[in-house]
Formats: sequence, C-alpha cells, structure tokens
Amino acid sequence: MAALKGPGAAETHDGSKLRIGIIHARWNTTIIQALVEGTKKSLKAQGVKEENIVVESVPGAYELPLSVQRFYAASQVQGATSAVAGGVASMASGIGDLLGGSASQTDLQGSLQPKEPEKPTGDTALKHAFDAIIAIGVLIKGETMHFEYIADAVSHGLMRVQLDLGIPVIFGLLTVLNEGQGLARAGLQGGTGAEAKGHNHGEDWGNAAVELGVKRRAWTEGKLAS
Ligand code: RBF
Repeated sequence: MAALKGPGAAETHDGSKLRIGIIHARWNTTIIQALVEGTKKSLKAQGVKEENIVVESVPGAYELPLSVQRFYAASQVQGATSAVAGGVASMASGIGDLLGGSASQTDLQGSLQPKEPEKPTGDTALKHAFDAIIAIGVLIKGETMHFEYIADAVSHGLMRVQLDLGIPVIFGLLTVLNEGQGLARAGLQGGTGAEAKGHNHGEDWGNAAVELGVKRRAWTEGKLAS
C-alpha cells in the first residue's frame, strides 16, 4: 500500500532545457552535502544537464533569501549579456561575409551561396536566467531562540522572494529538533556509508524544481494541462 504521508509519486518531466540554481548554507555541512547531492541526483535523473546546474554557497540559512534574489538577478544579467553577445557575433559574421567571405573583395557571390549547416558545438551549457532555484539549509534547534527566529524569517523570506521574482524557489530548509532528525532526512540515518538509511529530501526538491520549472514555462506561454 502506498504511504499515507509524504510527497506521493513524483511526476516525470523533461528537464533537459532547464537551467537550475542551487544555493545552500554551509552550517551543518555533512547534512547539507548529502542534501545537495540528493538534489543533483534527481535533477539529473529528470534530464537536467550537469553544466546547467549552478551551485553557490552562503554562510548560514539566514543569508538564503537575499542570496536567492541576487543569484537570480545575476543569472538574468548573464542571460541578457549572452543574448547581446550572440546578436553581435552573428552581425559580425554577416559583415565578415560581405567583406571577406568571398574570394575577391568585389565578388559578393560567396556571401550569397547557401551555407553549410552549422555543426553542433557540443556546448550544451544554457545561459538563460534560472528556471528555478533550490534554497537549501539545515537549522538545528539549540538552547536559545535563534532557531525560531531564523526559521521564521527564512521561510517568509523565501516565499516573498519567490512571489516577487515569479520563479519557483524550492523550499529546501530542514528545521529539525536534533542532529538525528537532520541526518535521517538527508538519507544518513545510521552512518554516512553504505549502511546509511532514510529518505533524502533533496531528491524531492530536485523533482519539484524540474516540475515547477517546466510548468512555469508552459504557463508563461499560456499552455495549460488538458
Ligand atoms: N545557520 C544555519 O544554517 N543553521 C543553523 O542551525 C544555525 N544556527 C545558528 C545558531 C546561532 C546561535 C547563530 C548565532 C547562528 C546560527 N546560524 C545557523 C547562522 C545564521 O543562519 C547566519 O548565518 C548568521 O547569523 C549570520 O547572519
């Protein structure tokens, strides 16, 4: 029987055209590393290419909301710059055709000949703004009130950034009462080797990023599931 509690079966989507950002805190590194690995594993299983997963880190969870906002802005700048550079390059090659693409400077015939189809370069790295960002952090409750304040601020901050930007910001923040709970949710219950057990929640976050990235694109184009 399927489990009553939990995310249900993940939908399958083609992530091969997506560019995904992962931004993670460094506090509680062992758990964080496993979560980041689990996230990347499921992104790749849904077709996202390694070169289209961009990973950045920040000191702690409190830094995540602002960093997500700025990280996305940086990807937008990259996207705009590469579009301009691509346009200038194709203009330049057109001018090159007119000036020197033929045997003689006065013979423009060469530039009018049909061109060889462009060979694929093998470069599959996308440069457009991120389709989704996954924010990952692990807050472990201590003796003071820090846990409550940070958890509340980060949760609200990530939701606000997501709605302000209009892009999916996947909530990869574990708010656990002790290390054991954190290890279990990173698939590290009982150890970090082959004996490790537990569900790695990073895998769900990768799936959510691909699903939302694909659906947001479709919605942007006015396409709805039938
Ligand atoms: N950051 C985390 O990502 N996880 C934590 O469990 C965590 N616990 C903290 C506990 C205390 C007492 C303090 C002062 C900070 C903690 N931080 C934690 C760091 C916090 O998110 C942030 O990086 C720093 O407060 C600097 O802005």
